[in-house]
Amino acid sequence: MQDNQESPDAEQGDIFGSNRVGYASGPFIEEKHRVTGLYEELKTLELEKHIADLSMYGYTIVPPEKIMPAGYITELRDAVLKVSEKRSGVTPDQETGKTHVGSQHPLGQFMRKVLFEDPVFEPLITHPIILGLVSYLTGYNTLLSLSDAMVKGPGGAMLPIHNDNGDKTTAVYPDKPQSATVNLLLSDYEEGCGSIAFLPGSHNFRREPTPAELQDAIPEMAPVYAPAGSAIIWNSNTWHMALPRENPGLRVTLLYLFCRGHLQTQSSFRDSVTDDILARNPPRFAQLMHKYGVLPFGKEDIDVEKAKAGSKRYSLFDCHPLWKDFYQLE
Ligand SMILES: O=C(O)CCC(=O)C(=O)O
Ligand SMILES: [Fe+2]
Repeated sequence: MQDNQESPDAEQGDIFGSNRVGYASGPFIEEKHRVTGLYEELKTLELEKHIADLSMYGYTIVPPEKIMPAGYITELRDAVLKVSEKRSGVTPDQETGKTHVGSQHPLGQFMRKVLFEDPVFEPLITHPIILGLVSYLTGYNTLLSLSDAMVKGPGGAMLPIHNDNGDKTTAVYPDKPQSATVNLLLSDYEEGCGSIAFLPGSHNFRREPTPAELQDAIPEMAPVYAPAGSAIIWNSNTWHMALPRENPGLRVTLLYLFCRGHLQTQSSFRDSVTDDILARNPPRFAQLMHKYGVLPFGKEDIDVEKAKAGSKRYSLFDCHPLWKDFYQLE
């Protein structure tokens, strides 16, 4: 399904929406798209349980068999390890993890903006399930804010309890999540692996943990144990932490953050995405890169054509061919 609806303000000469029928406010159009377009597709993908998890726990774990073919998990892990070697000059030791022992950084070797380092990462940006659940959390006009990778070895620091909202000064966050986070596991998460752990239901607090909670809530945190290829998706308000790794070997993870379309992204993708990359990906890829963002203004007012291209709505199934094969969409 491709409804190709345009969101408010996209009509040429109708920046303020004055030509719309009286009830068609911006939120009306957004909600209508959610219930008639997005929700139907989420149901086709059998994601009801994951929507319930996001509502109740603030996070959900989608198993590998629902996410990707086994061979692709290996390709992604190899690609992350190649980036690791390129950026550090050291060949990662997957067996013992001795190349990554005792990292001072609580995420291990933390690599920013890996998306354009290998084309193998590109299909994930329009993955129907990942993008579907992210859009459920942060709206159709969500933007890719981070595309990072982590390689964590034995020892090292604990990652303290935090949320990923990024707002350190507002007392109470808005009721809708402003961002959504995804961790795609490229190694098995099991006891001793240095896994992520969540406080179920903490998305409802909509605030930073207090200094006392940083310590006292630790026993309440629920670790995630799940096989390589699983995707953990969460409302960025959900409190989480990561334990130090005790086992030998390496924990390998891709990390994505998506923010609502009115926010500033943490990495800039529109500056570095090339025309070739845009041409080989579906149209929503360019929207997620913020290619049609009309801000910041110079001396010119809003570029209506750009806004129009940016507000076209595409189906989740208008995705990378890899997923069309995997979900037998054609
Ligand atoms: O290292 C981890 O498991 C946690 C990463 C994290 O905090 C995040 O992806 O937001
Ligand atoms: Fe985090």
